[in-house]
Amino acid sequence: MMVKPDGVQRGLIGEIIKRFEQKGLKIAGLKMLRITPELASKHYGEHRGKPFFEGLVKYITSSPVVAMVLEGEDCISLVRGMMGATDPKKAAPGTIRETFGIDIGRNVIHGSDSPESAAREISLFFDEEELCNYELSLAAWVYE
Ligand code: IDP
Ligand code: MG
Repeated sequence: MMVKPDGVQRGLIGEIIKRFEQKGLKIAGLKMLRITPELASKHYGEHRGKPFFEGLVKYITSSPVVAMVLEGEDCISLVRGMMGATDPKKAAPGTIRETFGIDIGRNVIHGSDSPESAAREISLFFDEEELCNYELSLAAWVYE
């Protein structure tokens, strides 16, 4: 998951992290960084050639982001659900993008969409030793 430049600039880092923490997900990695054009075109490689690609790279490199590795049961679909649809105008009520976004090109948050993309994106953003392996004591109060 990543708080995009607009989320950072708008003071939404804490609000967004809070939602995932309070859901009961485990934070296994967390960092702030400025995405380089090289990293942006690797991260968004699947969108190369699309009309919005250039603007997307400009947007994602425009200011720092906060990248996180989250763990939990069905974490990817859970997080994607909490984020809401790509276009904030079409996102379900109460989701992050619906609550905080207006424009599809400023949709506040990124989340991996499959185990394969999560693995790829985690390795793009984090070194192995930057990830924390620990027991989350609240797990027994989140999962039956
Ligand atoms: P996702 O972020 O919900 O997975 P993708 O289709 O993978 O959505 O698109 C990646 C990102 O590209 C979006 O989050 C958004 O920032 C940007 N994007 C997608 N479609 C458009 C568009 O039509 N105009 C401008 N930006 C777009
Ligand atoms: Mg995507």
